[in-house]
Amino acid sequence: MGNFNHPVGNHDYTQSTVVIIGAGISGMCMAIDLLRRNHRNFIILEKGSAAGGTWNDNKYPGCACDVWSSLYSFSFEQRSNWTREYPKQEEILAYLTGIAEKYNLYRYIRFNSTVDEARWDEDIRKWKIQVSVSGVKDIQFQSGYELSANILISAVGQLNLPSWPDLRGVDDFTGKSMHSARWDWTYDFRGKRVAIIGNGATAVQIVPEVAKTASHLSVYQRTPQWIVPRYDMAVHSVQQALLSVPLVRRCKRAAMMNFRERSHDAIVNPNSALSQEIRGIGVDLIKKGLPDKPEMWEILTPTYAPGCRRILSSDDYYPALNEEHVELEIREIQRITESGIETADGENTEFDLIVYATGFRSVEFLHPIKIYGMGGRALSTIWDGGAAAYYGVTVEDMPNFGVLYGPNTNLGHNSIILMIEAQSRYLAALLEPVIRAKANGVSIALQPRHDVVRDFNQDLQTRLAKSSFADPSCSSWYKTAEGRITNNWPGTVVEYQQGLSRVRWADYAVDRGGKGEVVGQETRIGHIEEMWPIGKGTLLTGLSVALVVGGWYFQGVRRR
Ligand code: NA7
Repeated sequence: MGNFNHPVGNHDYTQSTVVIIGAGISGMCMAIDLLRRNHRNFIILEKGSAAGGTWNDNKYPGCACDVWSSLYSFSFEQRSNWTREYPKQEEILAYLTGIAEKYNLYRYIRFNSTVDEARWDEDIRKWKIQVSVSGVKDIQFQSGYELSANILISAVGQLNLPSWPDLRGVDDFTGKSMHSARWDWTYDFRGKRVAIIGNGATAVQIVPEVAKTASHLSVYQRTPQWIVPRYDMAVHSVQQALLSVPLVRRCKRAAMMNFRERSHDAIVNPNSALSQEIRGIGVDLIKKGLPDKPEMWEILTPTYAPGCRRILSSDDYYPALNEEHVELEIREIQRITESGIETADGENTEFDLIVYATGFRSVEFLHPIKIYGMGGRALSTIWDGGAAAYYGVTVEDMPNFGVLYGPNTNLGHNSIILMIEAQSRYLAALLEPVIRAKANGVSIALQPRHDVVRDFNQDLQTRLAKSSFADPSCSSWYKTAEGRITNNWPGTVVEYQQGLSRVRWADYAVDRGGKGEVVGQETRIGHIEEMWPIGKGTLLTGLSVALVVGGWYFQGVRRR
């Protein structure tokens, strides 16, 4: 953990051993792993003015996580006092800023600092990073500067840059427009005519909230989504008290982990029994939620395999669509007009507010940062046919460069934090020799071997080609326009954690410039054991079921 007495040292303002881009979950996790190893010479550059990453960006009405709070939290910072099974944005952001405070991360973060470019300097074996400064006061010091570092780590994530649709006339609209990831809470949507473009994970959370007070709401759907019940509920104070016992808390997390890992087949294997089951559950939910609008049942039922897109969970989306003043619009949008939205049949519908719940530029990893590695090779060139990396964390020709939540590490079935922790532990171990050498005045360069990255990705793509993600009848933010799946991991979390549980030094080319330490054959890191083997698990699952049942019981008691 950070030491308050250790001064940051302003004279080192333009150099650091490690530079991390982004102060979200990944950046914070990486920083904590460095601190655990007693490395304090790092800087986190954050283009925004607050920590929390995506949970600071997405503040739209109804914003919440679709993974249980007990799993959507660091293994080393579990909480007993989550107020809901599915945490809302405010609570997650408070959790994350609490962690930033606890680990003294603020002293390492430079806010309003955007990385424009990073270039590997082969002569000195360092990264030269160009940083732009924003913020009225900050730019009075300097508007930009160059920072040199031995190691560069991207923690910008996959869902960072909002995607605005390529629709004609977006700027012509004279009413209020906003992207879901840039919600303007100064605008009062009560009593207004609202359009929401999109029906993804974000839109299904916004729609029920906006429907409560808008005078009219139109939801523009291009492609239907598989939605399953959410069963969200408050965590009763009795449960919270029980969960303050570490063993009980661990049991609950393990039971949830078991459940999520077992659901992997449902989202990845289109022919599995679980996949069929999801279809049935999804169709039932539509019929139950829209009893008054049976004409919409078919329109809302996808034809592609569940899991090809993220399976959504909601208890209130369909009931909101069932309301009189809410309309599901499936006519194609032709253009945005001055007063509203014109559909392909030429009809213009007027609105006061248009919400673009149109997602993120997910396949353009790291965009718009320009990164140049060995021989001036651009990352954008290496990733020309689609982003790819070794276990999503290291890239050929990019020495001393790490990526968190990088290519092919996204999940459809479990908590991404589990993956991020594995990545951060791995990168901390991998880059340890670079940091140690630097302390001795030696710069070493380390990058994955070309053949290792190539073979790894060939295997990965072979597996992905058979998965639900590859269903050609659906497009998604998991794949490029050409259909290459660049975002998702095909396996379970445990499989991934095991893959990153050791550094095989033979996978890397190490350039020590004739000096430095020999790193050895293999460094064992191990991985966080979240799941129990079934024998022990029976007891633990029993305990956890008791907890959940207890929770339901107390919910009932409270409702009564
Ligand atoms: P998504 O899941 O990428 O959804 C974006 C939605 O916007 C989706 O319904 C799109 O329709 C729709 N869209 C995008 N462009 C257009 C245009 N031009 N016209 C009409 N509709 C359009 O983003 P979310 O923010 O909901 O969720 C992203 C992830 O964040 C989510 O999976 C969670 O992991 C958290 P389409 O389906 O492409 O036909």
